[in-house]
Amino acid sequence: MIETTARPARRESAHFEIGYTRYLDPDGKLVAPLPPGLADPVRAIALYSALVRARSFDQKAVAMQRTGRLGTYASSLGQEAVAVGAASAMRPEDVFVPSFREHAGQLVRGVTPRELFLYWGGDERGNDFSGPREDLPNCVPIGSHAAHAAGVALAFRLRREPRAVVAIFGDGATSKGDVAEAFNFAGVWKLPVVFVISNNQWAISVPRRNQSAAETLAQKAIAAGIPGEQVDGNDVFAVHAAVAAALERARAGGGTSVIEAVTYRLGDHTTADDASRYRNDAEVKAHWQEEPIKRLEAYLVALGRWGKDDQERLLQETKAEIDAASAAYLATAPQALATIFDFTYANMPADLQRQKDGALASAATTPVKG
Ligand SMILES: Cc1ncc(C[n+]2csc(CCOP(=O)(O)OP(=O)(O)O)c2C)c(N)n1
Ligand SMILES: [Mg+2]
Repeated sequence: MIETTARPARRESAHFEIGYTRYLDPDGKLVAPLPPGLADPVRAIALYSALVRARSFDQKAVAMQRTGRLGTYASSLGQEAVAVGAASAMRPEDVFVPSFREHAGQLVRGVTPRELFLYWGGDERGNDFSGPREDLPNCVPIGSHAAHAAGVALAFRLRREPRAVVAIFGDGATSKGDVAEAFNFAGVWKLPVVFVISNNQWAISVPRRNQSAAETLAQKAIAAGIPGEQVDGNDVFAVHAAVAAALERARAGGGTSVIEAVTYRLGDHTTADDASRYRNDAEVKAHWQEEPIKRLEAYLVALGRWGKDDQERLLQETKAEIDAASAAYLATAPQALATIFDFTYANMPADLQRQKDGALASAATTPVKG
């Protein structure tokens, strides 16, 4: 018998590491020098104003839902910096592909608060953005828009247009096949798309630890041959810088990126949810110490660029804008009933025509509640 202690020859086939970037800590102190552009206080004030505007919109929208004037609503409380950081890094001609919790970014892109109210009030005209005409509408099916984003990026490639796509979806969405397929396809074809995972630690009541056994969600990119990294999602500078760099790479033909923005959902999943049934107050309270607005305000105050008067003025202006938008939404007449039927087919099938006739006849005899 031959005895041997030799092992089969083994070498490392692949190696990866996932970085984590933060510039601004929860106390508002810089822990790394800011990239050029972001060091300009005027820029920081613009980002701060966008965060505050988004939070004001969320507050108003929740209040409107609670008083029966809006449908079920998904607040972005606590994670505003993800969408603001990403959208503010884009060029106007790029395309933003949001899920349903990205209004902070949609507002930066030029979607109006009135349009957002319309959408959440159940009126599809709210998805017909007057500003960013080619941004995709809100996407409620989890993760399906990741594939749409890859498709838009493929179109840019085929048309040789120097544009790029930013798609945002949640931690829960990364468990969907759609997202894995989108990563894979975009990786193979080096498509100009930046996938931002807004990891708010929860998918309704499913905590991050039950979502995936992977140490990070960013590393899901590695299997698709795409660089993946984590950033502090409550640091608007970190999100902005990472997305800006990824967009630059995408435009230069360098392909796709995945950025996992680590944040926390401070509110309920939607107004139809009660998160106190599945997570404890102490956890939420601890995360309030890390939220994105307080730290940026502390930074600006320490710079000597922000004071009580500035804050007062910003809050007043924002409130006036949001209140006016909600009034305009409430004053918008509903669309004609026939429009439910009119836009799916070029030639309406007979059964749909029958439904339409029936609906119109019944509406003519039933008073509609205004
Ligand atoms: C395809 C699909 N399955 C299930 C749902 C129901 N649903 C709505 S939100 C949600 C959780 C999403 O979690 P995550 O991706 O982390 O996004 P978040 O809500 O935290 O922003 C689920 C399962 C859905 N909208 N679409
Ligand atoms: Mg989530």
